[in-house]
Amino acid sequence: MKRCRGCGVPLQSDDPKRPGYIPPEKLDDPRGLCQRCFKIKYYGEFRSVPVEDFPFDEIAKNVDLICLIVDGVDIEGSWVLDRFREAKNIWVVVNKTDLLPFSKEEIVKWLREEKGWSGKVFLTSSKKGWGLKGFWEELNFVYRGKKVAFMGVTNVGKSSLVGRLLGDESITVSPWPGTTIDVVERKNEEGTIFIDTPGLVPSGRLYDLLCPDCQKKVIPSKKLSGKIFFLKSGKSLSLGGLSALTVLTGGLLLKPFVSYEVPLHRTNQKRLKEVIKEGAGEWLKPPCKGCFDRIEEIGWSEEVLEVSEGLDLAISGLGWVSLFKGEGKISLLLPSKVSFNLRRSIRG
Ligand SMILES: Nc1nc2c(ncn2[C@@H]2O[C@H](COP(=O)(O)OP(=O)(O)OP(=O)(O)O)[C@@H](O)[C@H]2O)c(=O)[nH]1
Ligand SMILES: [Mg+2]
Ligand SMILES: [Zn+2]
Ligand SMILES: [Zn+2]
Repeated sequence: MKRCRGCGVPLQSDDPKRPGYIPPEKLDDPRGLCQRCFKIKYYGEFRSVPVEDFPFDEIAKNVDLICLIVDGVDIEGSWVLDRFREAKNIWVVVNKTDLLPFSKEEIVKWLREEKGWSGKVFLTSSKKGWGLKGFWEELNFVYRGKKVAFMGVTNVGKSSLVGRLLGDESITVSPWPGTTIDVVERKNEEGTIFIDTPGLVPSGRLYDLLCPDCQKKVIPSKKLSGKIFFLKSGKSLSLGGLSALTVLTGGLLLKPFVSYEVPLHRTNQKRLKEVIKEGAGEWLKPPCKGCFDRIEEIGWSEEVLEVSEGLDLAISGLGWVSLFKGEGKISLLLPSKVSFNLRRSIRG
């Protein structure tokens, strides 16, 4: 069976509507890309394909090493170690470090102390090439000739990493979650087998509720640098029209770290719901109108939290808000089922 070199899907020339379609005259094209990958790669057009029944556990059991790729911007949301209890060996790779305002030491210390991870950690940016040399040398030394799988949730950069490490540009990468849909395997000169896999779909990640255009805006693509806000009680800050934080008691100096394409808007607690209702999808984007309607259908949740300085409020699939000074009670408005976490700040 021939597979697409980009996304792993078995190729077929029978039905253009089904995944893996390749026009018959292209079957022998050395690029070996399915039509979907071709469109992603050359036209930036994305089509989502559900990945069902992918044998994650079987692969996890059968490889010598799992590199669990974690998104530095959303560590909690992409921390799926539990999923791989039967793995022989796991290395944690925190990717997208180019987007983070933390040092390597701060991240490793935080993973040790807060996540209790005592195993190997690598910090990489497959975009900038940071941390790849050391990772590659150790991988190739310890696991030479063995099978290594790159696993994790969607959109963390698994395919980008494999492509960068092997200098292989045929593996499809895209800004949208759900690009790789089956096994993509490569063997290097030393006989080491690299297996890129589809991403697990995380639960509760905000950008998974959005359309491809909104996803492009919400998924950070530039280094996150927060702007400071002071909010006293009765004041709200909305993060686009996607989420908002209201100080109920006390006062807080805070710094939101979200994509630069998510506008931050201050308002009064009393006006907040009105602002979101009237603004979201109009002058307060993302979300677009369609995504806002979808969120309205799903519903919103409101959580009251006691917070204090030194904590980050991390919202999966959106970013985090660092609480710099002060303490108080806040209310957090989010689309229902989106996960959030109060964590000790990575900055320490
Ligand atoms: N800023 C930044 N972006 C990255 C980095 N690595 C990957 N990306 C971007 O993240 C997006 C997803 O990359 P992929 O390699 O397709 O991610 P994946 O984990 O294979 O995703 P799925 O196949 O959907 O599971 C693309 O837009 C990449 O350019 C990185 O180190 N830094
Ligand atoms: Mg991929
Ligand atoms: Zn493909
Ligand atoms: Zn949208």
